[in-house]
Amino acid sequence: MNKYFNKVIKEIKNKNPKEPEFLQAVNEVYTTVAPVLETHPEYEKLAILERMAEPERMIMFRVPWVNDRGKIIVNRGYRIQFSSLIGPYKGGLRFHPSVNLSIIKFLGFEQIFKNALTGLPIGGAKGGSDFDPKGKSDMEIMRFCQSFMTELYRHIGQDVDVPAGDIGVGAREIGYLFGQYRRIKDAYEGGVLTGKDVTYGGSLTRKEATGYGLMYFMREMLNANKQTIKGKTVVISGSGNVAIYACEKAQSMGAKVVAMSDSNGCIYDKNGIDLECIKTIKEVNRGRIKEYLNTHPKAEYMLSTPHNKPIWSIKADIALPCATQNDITLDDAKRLVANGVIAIGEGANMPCTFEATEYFLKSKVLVAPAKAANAGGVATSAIEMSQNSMRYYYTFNEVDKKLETIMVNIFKNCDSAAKEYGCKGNYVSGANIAAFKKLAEAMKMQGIA
Ligand code: NDP
Ligand code: 2IT
Repeated sequence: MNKYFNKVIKEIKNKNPKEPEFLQAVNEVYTTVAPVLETHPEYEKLAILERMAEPERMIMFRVPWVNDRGKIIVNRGYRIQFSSLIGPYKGGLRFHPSVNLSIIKFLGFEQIFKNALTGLPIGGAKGGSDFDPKGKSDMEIMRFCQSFMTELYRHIGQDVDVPAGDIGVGAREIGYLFGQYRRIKDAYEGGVLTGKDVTYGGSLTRKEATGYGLMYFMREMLNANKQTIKGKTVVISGSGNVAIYACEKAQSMGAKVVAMSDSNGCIYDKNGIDLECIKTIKEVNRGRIKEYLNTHPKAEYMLSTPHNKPIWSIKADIALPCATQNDITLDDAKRLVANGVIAIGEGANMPCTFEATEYFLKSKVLVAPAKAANAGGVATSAIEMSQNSMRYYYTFNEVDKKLETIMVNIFKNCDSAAKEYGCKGNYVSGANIAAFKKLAEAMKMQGIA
C-alpha cells in the first residue's frame, strides 16, 4: 500500500478519534484511490488527501423550540461545509435522533465525491439535527424548522450553500425552512434550498429523482454485465422517499418487489408489493409499514432489531438498501449471497459496511455504489437550482430525461475509471477514482486553498 496513504490515514484517525462513520467513509475512498496516488506523486506534496478530509467549515448550533405542551426543548444543529472546490456547498439536512458530528461529517465527505460525479457545479456539504420528527405534530415540526433556520440562514445562500432533504426532511420541512428564510431575508431567493414544493419553485421529478436515478444506474450496470432488470425479484430496505421511488421505477422496469421495511420491521408480499398502499401509509398518513397488513392480510410482517434485519434473509436477485448507513453487515451479505443475489444498489449513503462490500465484490456480486447510484437526487437538485436561476420550469419528462442522461454518464465514468485502473466491474473503486481524479485536479489548479 502507498506510504503517503498510510501516513494520512493515521493522521486522520488521530485527529478524529471518536468519529467511526467519518473514518469509515474516508478509509473506503482513500483505499480505493491508492492506485491514482502511484501515478501522481505530486499529490503528496500538494497535501491533496489531507485537504480533502478536512472540512472547510463546521458549524454547530443550539436549536431551542417549544413543544405543544409548552416545554422548552434544546436540540443541536449542524452544517458541515465540506468543500466549495467545484461549486457552492450542496447537500441535504438529516433530522434523526442518531445524528452526531461523525455522521454529518461522513455524509458531507461522501457528498463531495457524489456531487463531482454528477458533472454539475456543486460542492459538498451536509447538515441536520438530533431532532426526532417521529410523533411530532405539524406545528412542532414548524417551530423546530423555524428555530433551525433562524441560525442557519446566515450561513447559506443560493451561491454559497444550498441545503435539501435527507432522512426526516422532505417537502414539508423544506417548506417551513424556506418560509422562515424568506421572512428573515425579506427576499425571494428560490435557489437557497432544493426539494421545494412545485407551487413555489421546486422542480418536477425531484421527489422521484433519487429512486429513479438508482434504477437507471442499476439498469446500465446490469446491461453492461449481460443482465436485465425485467423478471428479477427485488427487496428494498426503508420505505421513505428513496425506497418508494426506487420501488416505483423497479416495478415499471418489470421487476417484482417483494419486501420493504422501516426501522421496526419488514413486510414480505410474495405477490409483489402494492406500492399505492405503501404511499398512502407513508406519504399521506406518516404511518408504519406494519399497517400494510391491514389491507393485505396474506403478507407477512417480521420484526427487526439493530442486529437482525430479516429483510436480508429473503431470497432476491437484487437488494436495494435505501434506509440508512451500515444496514448490510458481513453476516447479511453472506445470507444474501447464499440466496443467490446478483446485484446490490445502494440507494442510501454507505448502507454496506466495508466488510460487506468486500464480500460482495469477492463473490462477484455487482455493487452500484452509493456515491454514484444515488446521485440522481442531488443532480436533480442542481437542475432545480438552474431552473430557479432562469426563473423557468422544465416539464416532468424534461427533467426525467436529463436525470437519465446524467445517470448513464455517471455509470460510463465509473466503468471506464475501473477499467483504466485494472479493476473492471468494480464500480465502487471506479466511482471513487473518477470523482477523486476530478477533485484532485481542480485542487491542483486552484493553489493552496
Ligand atoms: P426518509 O426519511 O424518507 O426515509 C428513511 C427510511 O429509512 C424510513 O423508512 C426509515 O424508517 C428508515 N430508516 C432511517 N433510519 C433508520 C435506522 N437508523 N434504522 C433503520 N431504518 C431506518 O429518508 P430518505 O428516503 O430520503 O433517505 C434514505 C437514505 O437515502 C438515507 O441514507 C439518505 O442519506 C439517502 N439519500 C437520500 C436522498 C434524497 O434525495 N432524499 C439522496 C441520496 C441519498 P423509520 O421511519 O422507521 O425511521
Ligand atoms: O445524500 C444526498 O445526496 C441527499 N440527501 C440529497 C442532497 C441534495 O442536495 O439534493
